[in-house]
Amino acid sequence: MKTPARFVISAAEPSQFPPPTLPELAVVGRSNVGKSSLINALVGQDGLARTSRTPGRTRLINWFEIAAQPPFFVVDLPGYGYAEVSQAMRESWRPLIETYLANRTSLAGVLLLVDVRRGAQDEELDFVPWLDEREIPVVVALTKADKLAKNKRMVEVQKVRRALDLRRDPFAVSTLSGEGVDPLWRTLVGVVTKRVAPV
Ligand SMILES: Nc1nc2c(ncn2[C@@H]2O[C@H](COP(=O)(O)OP(=O)(O)OP(=O)(O)O)[C@@H](O)[C@H]2O)c(=O)[nH]1
Ligand SMILES: [Mg+2]
Repeated sequence: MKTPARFVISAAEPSQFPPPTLPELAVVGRSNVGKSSLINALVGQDGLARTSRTPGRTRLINWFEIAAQPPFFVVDLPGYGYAEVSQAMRESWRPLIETYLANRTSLAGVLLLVDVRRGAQDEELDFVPWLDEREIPVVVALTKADKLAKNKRMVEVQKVRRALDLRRDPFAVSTLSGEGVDPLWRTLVGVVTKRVAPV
């Protein structure tokens, strides 16, 4: 499935955020979990969001305009939890991300990504209740599903569902095989355009 999409702007601080003219979906997760790759797969455009083998590639907040009907923004947030960046760099990320998530009036939902092989860790266990308190709808997807055999993957899906106390199974997706990408995209479009209840 291909959806026309274009890069809008990168921001290192709130004064650079674009005006909140469209509803938006923020993609959040540990560094290297596959956020940028999945954004490309969801819209069917390789190279839209920059990906890398090196964790910590996305250091700015990047906005993409999705020309769906109705249109919305997808926001690629810098990954958290990458140990090898400097302490100062790590400390600058959290306030940037939290400021964005807590204050962005046009935020329609969050796509939280978790590596299928790592499962939910402290950051995710903290983050889901933090979003709940602010009534920000969250959709959870397990990335790199191709790295686990199907039976093991199903066990992980249930583990993450229980750990994060989700109302439905998290999606399992792979940008290599394409598995799960279209159903996830349909759900996200529904959440962002308020056509379906959050999960
Ligand atoms: N096997 C496999 N590898 C993947 C998948 N998705 C992403 N990757 C790889 O994981 C690495 C990181 O992908 P990115 O999309 O750059 O991850 P990111 O979360 O945007 O990383 P940061 O911007 O550094 O936070 C790259 O080497 C990708 O090729 C997947 O579904 N399967
Ligand atoms: Mg990235």
